[in-house]
Order: sequence, then structure tokens, then C-alpha cells
Amino acid sequence: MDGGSYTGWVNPPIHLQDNAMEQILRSTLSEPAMRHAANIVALGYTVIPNVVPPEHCRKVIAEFQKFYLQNAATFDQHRSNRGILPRFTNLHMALPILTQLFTQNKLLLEVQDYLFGRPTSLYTSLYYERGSEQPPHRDTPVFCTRPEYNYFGNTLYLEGAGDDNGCLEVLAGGHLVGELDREAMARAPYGSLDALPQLDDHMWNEYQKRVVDRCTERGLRATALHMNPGDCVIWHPQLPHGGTPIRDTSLTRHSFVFHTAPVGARVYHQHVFFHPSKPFPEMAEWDQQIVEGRAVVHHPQGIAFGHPSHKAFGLDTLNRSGLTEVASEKVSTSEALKRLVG
Ligand SMILES: O=C(O)CCC(=O)C(=O)O
Repeated sequence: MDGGSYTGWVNPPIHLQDNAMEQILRSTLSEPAMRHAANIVALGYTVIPNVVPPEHCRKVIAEFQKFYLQNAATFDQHRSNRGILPRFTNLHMALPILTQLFTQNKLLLEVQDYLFGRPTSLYTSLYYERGSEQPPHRDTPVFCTRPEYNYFGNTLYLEGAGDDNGCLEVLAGGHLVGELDREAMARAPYGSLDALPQLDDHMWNEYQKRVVDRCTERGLRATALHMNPGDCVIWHPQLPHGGTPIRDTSLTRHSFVFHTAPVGARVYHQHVFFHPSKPFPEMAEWDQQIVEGRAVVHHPQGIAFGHPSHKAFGLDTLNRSGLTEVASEKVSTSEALKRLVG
């Protein structure tokens, strides 16, 4: 069954339905969850303040630093000439205290369980020691699902974020700017849609440029989101967002970005995103870890450094002694669906 077709999704997800706002306002969500769900639908993002207290943020950073120092010989060589560490992919696999920023995030989970119509699962994560300085982009080309847009981006700020250390910027309302003709875009360089690459920088840049141009033509401007330690932001799958320039590169901005989807959803890259008319299996073929009653996708390759290093580190090659431990059980996706959806 895993990897096959699973027809149990709410299709399209609630946040994509025409009457999403009416449904939210008529729902049995708590008042704060209703407000955050409404913000996501209307603005494309919402900020949940004080999700964890500042002292817990300091504890998480201290665990990161302990882990980093225990493995410094492995990691240090990947720092840039400016001393900047690339972002870690899926660091939560090595540091379960990060996974708990997802599993214990009650309000965020209430909002997303409702919008997905299914229990929310953790797909992947990025740990940033400094701001990302990424140009504005939509995430959907690399978080593509069937049905489409069954995804949210999230950040939990472990340190404050502002103009000096770089913060998130959003093009509020940009999630409502219509989708491009993706198949025409892909046919131009590739001719056929049958063998599109999973990742293609040119297609990525072209798509993001056209989206941002459309937003600019409609008068949308970037808003910088200043955050306090412990605050959390959720963004709509189609919201253009990025990281503002860092004014003072000596400053850190520890933050945990995590990507969520309904439990069991298979997530694809550009070869599926740029071929929206073609059906692809909806259900994941990978295993899941059940942690504190939530599904967390199992990534057998361990953690990795993202751009520009692209280097993976198996968990058994890393020193993880003395870190917070959290019980988890590895199960197939069909078992996770059986247990969490029924
Ligand atoms: O926090 C940031 O600087 C931007 C993060 C971002 O755009 C992303 O991870 O997609």
C-alpha cells in the first residue's frame, strides 16, 4: 500500500477552498486557532507569539552548541570564508529537543490539523545559526504534493530576529496571486514534460522571478517580520517569503524552520510541480517515526548541510551523547495512517 494511491485527503485542503474563511469562522476551533487559520487564509501567514519561553529557547541553543562542539571536527570545515555555517537539514533527527518544538506546539497543530483535515506530520527541517538572506520565493516547487499545496512552512525563533541579524520578510497577499502556467514554463527549456529533473536552478529562479514580478505589479511590498525568542510563524504554501539582508554578520539568529504536511503525504520536487496535469502517487513510500503521538518522516540518510555544501552525515557517525532523549517508534506510512487517522 505504501507509495500507492491514498484517496483520504481533504481535496483541495481547506486553506485552498473558495469558502475557506466561512468554514473557519463556523468551525469549532478555539478562538486563537480560528484567528491564526483566518490570518493564513487572508494574509498568507500568521505569527504565534510566545510558543515557548525564552529560557527554553536558551536550553535548545545550548543543546545545539553541545552537539556542535562534540562534532566540531566534522562540521567546522564546512563554514564559509566569512565563518558562516550552512543551514542544517533535518537536524531534528539528531536533536530530538528540536522535534518537540513541533510535537508540543499545541496551537500550531490545532490550526494545521484543521486546515489539512488530517493530523499534521513533520516532513523536513532546516536549522539556521544565522539569517538566510534568501531572495523572496514560494516553497511549493520543492514541497509539491498530490493534491497540491498540502504543506505549510513554519519557523520557531530561538533568538530574536530583526534588521541587524536578518529576519523573515513576506509579500503579504502574494499567496493569492494566481499560479503560473507551469507546464508552458517547463516545455520551453525541456520540450517534453516526461523527464523533468527533480531540481533545476534555472526553472526555480525563473518561476520565483515571475511570481515576484506579478506581486510587484499588483502593488504588494515586502514586510519584515521582527520576532522575539519563542515566537513562531506559519506561512501558506504559496506565500512568497525570504530572509532580509544581515546588517551585522557577527550576530547569530538561531531558528528552526520546519515543513509540515498531513500524515502520509508524499512530497515531491520540481518534476511534479511543473507537471500539474499528471497524477502521481499521493501516499509516501517512506517510514515514519511516531514521536509523542505525531508522525515525523524518517530520513535514513540522517542530517545534512544544505547549500552550498550538500553533505550528508549518518546519525551513527555523529557524537550525540548527553543530549535530551525522546522516545520514538519507526513504523511504515500505512501503519502511521492506521494509528493516527484510523
Ligand atoms: O528565515 C529566513 O531567513 C528565511 C527562511 C526561508 O525562506 C525558508 O526556509 O524557506
